[in-house]
Formats: sequence, structure tokens, C-alpha cells
Amino acid sequence: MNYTSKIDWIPIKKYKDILFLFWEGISKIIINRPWCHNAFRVETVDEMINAINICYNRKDIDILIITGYGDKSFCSGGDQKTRGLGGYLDKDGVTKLNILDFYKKIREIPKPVIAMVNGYSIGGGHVLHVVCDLTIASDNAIFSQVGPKVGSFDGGFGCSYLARHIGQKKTREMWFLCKKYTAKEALKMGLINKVVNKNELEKETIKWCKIIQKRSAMSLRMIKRCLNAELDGQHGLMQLAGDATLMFYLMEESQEGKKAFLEKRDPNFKKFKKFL
Ligand code: S0N
Repeated sequence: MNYTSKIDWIPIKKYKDILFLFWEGISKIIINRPWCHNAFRVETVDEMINAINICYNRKDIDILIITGYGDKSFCSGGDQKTRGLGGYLDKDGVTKLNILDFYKKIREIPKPVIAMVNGYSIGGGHVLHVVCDLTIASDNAIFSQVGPKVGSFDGGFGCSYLARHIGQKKTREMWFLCKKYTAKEALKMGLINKVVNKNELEKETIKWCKIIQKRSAMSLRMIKRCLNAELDGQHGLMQLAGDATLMFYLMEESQEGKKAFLEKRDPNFKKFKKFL
């Protein structure tokens, strides 16, 4: 299947269900199952988790874009044809709900993640854009939660985090009625950041990436951690504290402790400036 774009994306790794591309510090994960509106099965999610782990570790990747193949759908959620009892069946017949692990990865990666919504964003495919840091949508995008129609629900980020974006009343409306919302309506209710003509979607998303790439990576990382910490409880605090430790490790005061230990002497912390 050929992927058309005005940009010369370079493939990072070959997968079955996704395309994983790179260009000038930007990586792009594309769900590549257009025959079912880019619904994800267990293998799709495993591949996305593998790709995001690569993004986490590669220093030359500053920012991530998540999107769907084609111009009709971003993602239509869990592949209902692979749904079994208690989850979605993998190739060995084991049921899993691994999309939750991917949502967590999106929040945990200390780099900005942009959902480039190019059509339907439905069910778990709606939560997928909700958990991304920013959402840029084409004017043909449609947003909807359909759980109560197909016998599922996402009481995690799909409820609490969604409600932080659009409020409790709108979130209940979205879930109870399973209505479809246009990109314009989504923008008005604070669900997304920007709507553009579908032919301009990639150009606009890259424009945002390029601006963000000029900003301080450490500053962006801390902002993401701080915003997450408020909602993620002890786990969010742990992640924020991990980065605070990282910053402390960069200070001479911290290095003095390690040096003194290795040199078998008492540390001299008195020589370091105190800040008010
Ligand atoms: C996207 C819609 C609105 C498009 O409608 P349209 O244009 O009329 O096309 P269709 O004829 O309906 O579709 C074309 C073909 O695509 C197949 N298809 C579409 N969506 C799916 C899907 N999600 N799974 C499997 N197949 C899909 C159609 O069946 C059709 O194929 P053929 O021609 O062979 O029949 C419309 O298609 C639509 O509404 N789709 C269904 C959306 C849906 O029900 N999504 C699932 C919602 N639930 C979840 O996502 C579960 C959430 C979840 O994953 C989760 C959440 C929290 C915790 C754990 C989990 C977890 O389960 O992991």
C-alpha cells in the first residue's frame, strides 16, 4: 500500500498494521487498516507500543504525530470483528485490552504527541485523540463515543480526562447519546485545537511541530509532566518526581554526593548556593 504525502518520510521500521515514519525530528505513526476505518486489533496496538518505545529512546525524535491511513478515518476504535469474551483476541486466541497500555505510553512519553485527525475518530479511536497532547483535525473529521451502542465503555481517560477537556455535562451527553460531532462542533466545545481543510492537514500539523521543535525540550517535558500529575495521582507525581530527580542529577550539588562517596570522604554541600 503506497502512502502519499508531500513530505519524503523515511520508514523507521516495517510493521503489518501500522506505518512508522520519520522526517526532520518528527515521527509519524499511521494506523494502516483503512478497510475497517483504521480499527485497531491487539497486534495493531502491540505495534504502536513498539513504535512509541522507539520514539521514547531515539534522541533524534522530538515530537510524534499519530494518524490514520487515507482521508476517511483517523481510527474507529477496537476491531469488533476480533472482539472475544473479556477483550480482543490476539492471534493465539488470548483476550487483551492492550489499548489502555498505549494510552498510558502516550501520556508517559516526555515528548509532545499530536493527533492528526483525518476523518472518523470513534470509540477507542476517539479516546486515542483525547489522550494525545494536541489535536489538529481536518474539516471532514467526525468525533463520537459509541460504547453504549456496541456494549463497551472507557471509564478511564475516556471519561475523566475527556471531562477535563469538555466538562462533565458534555462528556455525559457524548457517552449517553453516542452522538456524532463535526470538527467545528468539536473545536467549539474545546475537544480539539484546530480545524483545517483536509488538504492542509499535514501541512498545518507539520507547522505546529516545527514551532514546538524550536521550544526548550526540557521545558515542554516538565509542562507535560505537571499537567499529567494533577490528573494521574501518585503515578503522575512519580513521573514528575522522576524528572525533578533528573534535573537534580544535572546539578553540581547532586554530583558532589556521588563524588564524595566514590572518593570515600564526607560530602561538602555547604559550598553550594542556597536559593530562596
Ligand atoms: C466509522 C463508521 C461511523 C463509518 O461508517 P460507514 O462510513 O457507514 O462505514 P461502515 O460501512 O460502517 O464501515 C466500513 C467497514 O468497516 C468496518 N468497521 C468499521 N468500524 C469497525 C470497527 N471498529 N471494528 C471492525 N470493523 C469496523 C465495517 O464493519 C465495514 O466492514 P464490512 O463492509 O466488512 O461490514 C462506522 O463504521 C462505525 O460506527 N464503526 C464502528 C465503531 C465502533 O463500534 N467502534 C468500537 C467502539 N468500541 C471501542 O473502540 C472499544 C474501546 C476500547 O477499545 C477500549 C476502551 C477501554 C478499555 C479497553 C478497550 C479495549 O477494548 O481495548
